[in-house]
Amino acid sequence: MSELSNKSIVLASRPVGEPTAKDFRLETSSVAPLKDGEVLIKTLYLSLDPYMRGRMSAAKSYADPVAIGDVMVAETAGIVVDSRSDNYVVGDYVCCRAGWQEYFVSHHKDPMTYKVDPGKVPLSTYLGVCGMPGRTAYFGLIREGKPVAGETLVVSAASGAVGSVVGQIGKKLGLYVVGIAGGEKKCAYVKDELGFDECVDYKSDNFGSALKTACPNGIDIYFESVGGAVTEAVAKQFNSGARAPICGYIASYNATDITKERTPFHIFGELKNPPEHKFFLVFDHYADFAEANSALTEWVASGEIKYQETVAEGLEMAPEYFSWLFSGKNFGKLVVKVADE
Ligand code: NAP
Ligand code: FER
Repeated sequence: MSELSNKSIVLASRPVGEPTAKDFRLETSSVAPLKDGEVLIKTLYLSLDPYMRGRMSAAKSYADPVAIGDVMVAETAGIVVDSRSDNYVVGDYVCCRAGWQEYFVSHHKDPMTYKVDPGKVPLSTYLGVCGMPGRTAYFGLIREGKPVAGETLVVSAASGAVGSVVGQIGKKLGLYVVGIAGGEKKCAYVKDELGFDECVDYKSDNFGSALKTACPNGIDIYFESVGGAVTEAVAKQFNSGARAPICGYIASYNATDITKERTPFHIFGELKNPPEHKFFLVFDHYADFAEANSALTEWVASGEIKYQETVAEGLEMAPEYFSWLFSGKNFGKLVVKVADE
């Protein structure tokens, strides 16, 4: 294969508050010829996820920050276009951690590169409902939330990649499920299409009382994804013995100093009778990923679990699309279509 040109988006500076265009830079490089054991993957879909905001900051967390000048991290779904490995042939579809770029050279021993089958479910869903966010919902609800049929489950960011799956699994497990989402359109989708029992608009003036009305028996499980005012309202309605798995708190991710934010840990910790709460990572359940993958793909293929995607076009615009996660302009899983399938 002749040398290919590769466009990538690198982190140019560490954002203060909301990331802006100047924090990123588009670069063009050429792809070096493959060595033995290497596989060249063309990115078709790029996943944009809230955790990437953390990786733009210098603070070390469960993962290292992206270095200034390095390609922004991301999971991608793509196609093998060249291979010097017996494990992959041209035309194989894979998920890998290519980052925000058009081409990625993987090694056949990289555990983060694995084959997927777009004949079972659409390729892009391996980044959403059948991928990392779906697995987060699966383990976060089942293992961390410890649901019991008949209990009340409240799900924040309910129309999104993780929340939409949490609520639908909750219904399968016999829970009474109340979503929280921004705006009438998202709430109607959550209730009418996804089958939650209720969905409350946190942007409406009467949010606190509407949440109370929607949860006549109090709250047994709160799946936390947002923090802020939403969490303050939820915290008033916990039953004794409640669980609140903390998946994330996106309302704080763009703070100029996240260490000064009032987080769900503060809010729950102040309660007289706090719910059992801890932060969990989907990766904590890595050993059981195959279980979640097969359940999720089966449910999506059979139509038992529904999903919504916002497919934005063009790698160059990824920084702008990323901001949608924080304004709620995405509706369901946000992916960037980088090239035609
Ligand atoms: P998503 O829900 O698809 O998109 C983010 C949504 O968050 C937005 O659409 C918006 O929905 C809502 N939002 C943004 N700012 C908000 C604010 N200030 N207050 C209330 N809602 C706000 O994203 P996702 O990929 O499913 O991720 C959801 C959460 O799960 C994030 O906190 C993420 O960090 C976390 N997560 C954790 C793990 C883990 O292993 N712990 C793994 C994956 C994801 P509205 O329009 O409804 O406001
Ligand atoms: C992972 C663990 C956690 C991962 C993403 C997350 C891409 C997201 C965490 C968050 O949003 O806080 O292995 O893989």
